[in-house]
Amino acid sequence: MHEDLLAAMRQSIADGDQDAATATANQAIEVGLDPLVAIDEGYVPGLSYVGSCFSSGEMFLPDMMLAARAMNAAMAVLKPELAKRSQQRSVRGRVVIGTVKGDIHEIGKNLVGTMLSASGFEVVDLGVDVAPERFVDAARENNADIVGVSALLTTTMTGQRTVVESLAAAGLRPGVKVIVGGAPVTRAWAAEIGADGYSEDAVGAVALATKLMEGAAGAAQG
Ligand code: B1M
Repeated sequence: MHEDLLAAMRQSIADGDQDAATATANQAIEVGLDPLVAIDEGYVPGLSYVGSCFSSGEMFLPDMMLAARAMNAAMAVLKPELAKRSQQRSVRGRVVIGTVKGDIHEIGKNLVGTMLSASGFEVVDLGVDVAPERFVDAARENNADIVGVSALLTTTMTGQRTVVESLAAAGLRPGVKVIVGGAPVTRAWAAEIGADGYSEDAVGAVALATKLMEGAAGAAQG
């Protein structure tokens, strides 16, 4: 139904065109397109396209940077819209989230954080290139229920294991749950490093966090 608009969204990211990304996001709101559909079927496929062109040598680092900037421009328009649509009022849990040390990819992590807060979680976003001790300090200071750790590189995903180990060494496990995600991350990896859960996307991360909070409530009652 909105195929032309979704195609224009994909193109805005492929072109790294910030103005077109902002304009198409505003158009989505005007025509009543669900912001999640805009993200999932418009902008994210645009980023995947840029990623595959980078792999095959047809695009270069500056192209990825422009694409990321365009994505962030679209998100700046869509984020308040996602928050507005949120039905939840009561706080469902506190989540500290960040991208592991050595890794500066933030779009997926931001999406997960946005979806969690739109779904009623209180989210403390530590940003990118986050050292394990910062995850530990923030979990303690914010009395976190869940720590979310994102990693986009095969070379940095080992940092997720370090975060799990650091939280345990600080005596915060198993009280503080750990969820992990990011393109190279798998369910098997999450199990191997002793994380409490893995999700392949932002919607799944909300379902996972909700399930973990229900489990914690059940354990507290029982
Ligand atoms: Co880079 N990059 N990048 N990059 N980049 C990838 C990841 C890559 C796959 C591209 C490729 O080669 N095809 C490749 C990684 C290869 C690998 O390790 N297997 C790569 C590389 C190699 C690099 C550099 C090393 C390039 C270089 O310098 N030579 C460099 C590393 C820098 C560093 O971090 N130290 C680099 C740099 C960059 C930019 C800075 C230019 C830019 C990031 C800008 C920014 O974020 N502000 C960038 C981008 C944009 C990408 C691609 C094109 C897009 C990533 C993205 O935002 N995807 C990416 C290719 C690709 O993924 N197709 C690529 C969209 C986003 C919505 O998806 O992040 O997967 P994603 O998040 C999803 C899920 O994974 C999940 O939910 C999200 C929403 O659905 N999820 C979670 C994510 N975190 C989660 C946490 C959870 C749960 C779910 O719980 C806590």
